[in-house]
Amino acid sequence: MENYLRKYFIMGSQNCTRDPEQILQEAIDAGITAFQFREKGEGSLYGQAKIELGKRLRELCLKANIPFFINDDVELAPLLSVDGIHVGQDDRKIDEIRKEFPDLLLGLSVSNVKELENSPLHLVDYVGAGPVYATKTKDDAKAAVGLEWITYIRNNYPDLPIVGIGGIDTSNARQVIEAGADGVSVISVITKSDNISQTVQAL
Ligand code: TZP
Ligand code: MG
Repeated sequence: MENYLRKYFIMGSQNCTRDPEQILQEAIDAGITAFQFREKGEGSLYGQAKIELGKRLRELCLKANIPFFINDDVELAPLLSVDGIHVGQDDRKIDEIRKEFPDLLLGLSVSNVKELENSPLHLVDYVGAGPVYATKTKDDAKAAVGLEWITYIRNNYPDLPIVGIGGIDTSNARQVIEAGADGVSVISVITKSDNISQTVQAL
């Protein structure tokens, strides 16, 4: 059981309609167990602005002792002194990243059996499995794979840490855990919440 996966918050400024630092701080205060900086897609920041926001968010996690992950952008890992890196199937290859960063946590997205079987799972610390439910947050999200995908991975890889992703909210998080996930990763249910404290507690 990997406890840092239990309530794994993912966010970039493009997900926010108010100050990202404020949202992250409220989520931290409410009990998230990990954070991923995912500055990506329409309206996201680039270059120096991205780095500066990353540093501010990183600082909040450092103070609260919450693992900070960077999404995709492996080059930013040293600059932000990250605890971990999360990549998808089309990003830098896991074996390369593992060689360059032997001590960081590494997460990999897997959406189907082929991806799972072709991945060097012995080099990753967890897999992100989904989208479990339909999501509007990611433009190019694959079709929802359902709780069955979580159950499949759990049954076939009993020791592999799994975090569910995609369309997870306070009404369905429990089912994702019951299906075999160590935790849930969420974007919009937190960034759009009117009461982050209540939302995080209910996840
Ligand atoms: N990868 C698969 S679904 C997804 C990502 C990044 C978006 C999840 O966002 P939400 O708002 O929690 O559905
Ligand atoms: Mg990616």
